[in-house]
Amino acid sequence: MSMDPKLEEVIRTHPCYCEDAHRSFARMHLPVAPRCNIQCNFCNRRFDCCNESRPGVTSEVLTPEAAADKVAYVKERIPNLSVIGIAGPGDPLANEETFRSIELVRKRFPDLTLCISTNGLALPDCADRLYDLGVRFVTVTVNALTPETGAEVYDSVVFGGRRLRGVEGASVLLSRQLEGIERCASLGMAVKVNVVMIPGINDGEIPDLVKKVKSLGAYMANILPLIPVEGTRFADRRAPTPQERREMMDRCELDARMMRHCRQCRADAIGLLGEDRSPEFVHIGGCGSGCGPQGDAVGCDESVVAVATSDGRTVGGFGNSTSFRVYATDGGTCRFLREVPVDLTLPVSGGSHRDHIERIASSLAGCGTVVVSEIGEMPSRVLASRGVRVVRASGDVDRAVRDALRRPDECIISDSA
Ligand code: CLF
Ligand code: SF4
Repeated sequence: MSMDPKLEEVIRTHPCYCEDAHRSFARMHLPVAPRCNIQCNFCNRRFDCCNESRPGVTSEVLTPEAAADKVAYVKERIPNLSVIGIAGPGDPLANEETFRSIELVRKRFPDLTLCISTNGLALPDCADRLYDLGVRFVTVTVNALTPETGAEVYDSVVFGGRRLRGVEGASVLLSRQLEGIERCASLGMAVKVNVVMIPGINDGEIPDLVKKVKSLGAYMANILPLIPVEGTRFADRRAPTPQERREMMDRCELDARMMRHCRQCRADAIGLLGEDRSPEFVHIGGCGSGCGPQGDAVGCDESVVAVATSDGRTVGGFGNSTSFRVYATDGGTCRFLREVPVDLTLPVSGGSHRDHIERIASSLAGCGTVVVSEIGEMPSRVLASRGVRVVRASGDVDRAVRDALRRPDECIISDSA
């Protein structure tokens, strides 16, 4: 299916898809999606998603209801607001809250355009659902055209209950990204492909990558510079120079429409591109996640570790501990962030057992690693599907936290299980 002519009209009011529109129309990002299903080597998830943001701690994570209330508040004060985007701080499609937020916003503000940015892993499963919810703008960040290059860009990909690394993970991600782009384009959605340019790693294949996504129906491409972020594997890599990036865009422009006015916005950006007004609106609508103003642990970062315990000192089992203690650690030091109590009086068997486990998993939003002395197969699967590593340990809680980053995952589950 080709693009709906009505969509061409809407594009004229989308600040990212239309360069002329970015000076007169504003966008608002809803930070409702803290979890991610992959780990990029340039991303520290305590910061905003590098696909669609500049580094900086996101101010808050909102519940869908709080996000919709905040839209009402912002819309009154920024009348040229035209687009509601969901771009993190994790991957929108790895968070059910994304879909609920879209539903609420569409119902209350049918005149606003809905926009999503994703790494694409879950896109083949979600494209039709997004379309049915009224989303017509989808950005997919694709940073490699070959699994070999992907293996250098991505640390891991969680798919089918397994954490896949290296070429295996990258190849699953790539094929899902391409399938998702093709499906969205065939539905008549305007697909933009973002590429993070990483000199020495993926710059050699960017022109072919752009050609490929264009052949699948992508509307435009956007080449962003790598932002080296502290604490990531790419912290010491260099960003492309402005001239290198410009030359790359000039080269790719022969094959596809290029976006040249991207501002690499935060996951909670509000306002015109390049004129972020989000600080004016922090905490409007309320923070549904319980995160503090500095946004501790709002992402899904492996270094944010939750340890199951009943006495606060020794590591306990996942399903029978009375609380989780949450820490930030770099492997040497660890800082206590919060305690998450577990209500063991709720039913824990039969059909409701899964609900109980899902509730615990939700209460650990933002934690990328969970340390337990024991865990069943179903809870392992629930955590793996949320992109959370499970590490098995016993004894002292503090020592287990410090060791957590060095220990192997326990969340590898066979597909047939
Ligand atoms: Fe947001 Fe992205 Fe939609 Fe725009 S941002 S979800 S397409 S409404 Fe725009 Fe920001 Fe660049 Fe993204 S300037 S980072 S391209
Ligand atoms: Fe980070 Fe996930 Fe975004 Fe990659 S896709 S930059 S790991 S939040």
